[in-house]
Amino acid sequence: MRLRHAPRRSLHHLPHPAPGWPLRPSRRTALLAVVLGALSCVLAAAPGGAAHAAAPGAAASGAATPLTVRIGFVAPLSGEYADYGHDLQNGVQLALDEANAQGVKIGDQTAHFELVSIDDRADPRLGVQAAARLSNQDVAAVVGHFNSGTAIPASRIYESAGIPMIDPAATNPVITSQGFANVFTVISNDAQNAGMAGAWAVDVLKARRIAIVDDRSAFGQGEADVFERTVKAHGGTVVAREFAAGDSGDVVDFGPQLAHIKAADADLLYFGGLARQAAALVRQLKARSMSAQFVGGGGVAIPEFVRLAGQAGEGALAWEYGRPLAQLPDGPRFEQRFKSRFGADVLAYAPFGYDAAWAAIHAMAAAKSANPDAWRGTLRTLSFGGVTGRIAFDEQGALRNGASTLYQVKQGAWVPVMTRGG
Ligand code: ABU
Repeated sequence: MRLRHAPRRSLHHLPHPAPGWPLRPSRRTALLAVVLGALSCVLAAAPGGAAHAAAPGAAASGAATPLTVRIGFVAPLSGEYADYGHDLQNGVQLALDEANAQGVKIGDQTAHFELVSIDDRADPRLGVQAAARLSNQDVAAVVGHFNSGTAIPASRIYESAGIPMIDPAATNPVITSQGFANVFTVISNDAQNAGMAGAWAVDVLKARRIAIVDDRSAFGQGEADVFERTVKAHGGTVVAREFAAGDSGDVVDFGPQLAHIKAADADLLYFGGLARQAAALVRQLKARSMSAQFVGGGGVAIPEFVRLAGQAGEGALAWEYGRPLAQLPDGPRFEQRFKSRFGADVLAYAPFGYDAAWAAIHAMAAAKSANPDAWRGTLRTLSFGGVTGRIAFDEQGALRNGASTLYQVKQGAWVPVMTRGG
């Protein structure tokens, strides 16, 4: 499925110089004085370093000066995982649009929220660079990153910069187990999601000979490790543990791994990785006439899996984070608003992006400040009804009471089978 995307601001796109630029020294001095004067007004008006005043003339009329609050966002917006990134970005943008339309107050000022997006292409080095850039761009909060492999190293940078990072998609439990004061997740993690998958495979599906393949990413390997530990803890048998990583965008050849799994006579195959490689694996599984039940982890139950897997995907299972949108009180309305704003259906984690952005907005409004030093602590005690369910954090910053849902491909579409937790 291809998504249509809203136009994005480029951080590299700067306004053209005004006529007469560069200025002569005398005009430069005059302009500098104006800028410094304006800056002193801005600094006097802004309650914290993460926001600035806007709307000239408001002070003269006696109204409180509106406050521009910049929210950083980082995800892959190009490359293999770009669809997940655009979906998330749209969820965040919808939250900011709605908060702006509602006239959310921070103290006595009406806030105007602006999105500052950076594409990290799912590359940990670019993720770290993005975090460093945002740390120097007076953002009040960051929603991101999508990949656990970028989120983990980036979280260290936000922590030292004192900028709250609220992650809507990356699910390796390390993200919130590092003891950081600034790091939060609004999505259940893989200790839960892959743990439920492992327990269910042994206790409910009664799989006897379990094989595991992962993509060697921080996410895929992490969920496969949890799955394996849980299977063993529940008395199950792992007959093969394999991995295969490809260059970004390539379809991986799982031939050698599937040969081992076939020889081991596995009756269930769990995959740690995202939808494209999951679809390639299931096609190659069926092409070898293997009957092992395919079970994916998070990020697999999206339409692209069905499109790429074709008939081989029929009957595939996958554990996803949260509850089906259709079963949530505001889920169907969220889907309508999203489609009307962006002309696209929700792909995967947009509702979590929306809730992550609202977590920051609610916390700033409650603290009456956009200064992270003032509002960070408010996140710890925050509790509100999000689109995805109740948003509240445990002492490590992880979502409390997250849910997981098992989906199955039936007649070419993912349908929910059951939900656990939450
Ligand atoms: N949790 C699915 C998104 C990918 C990741 O965590 O890396």
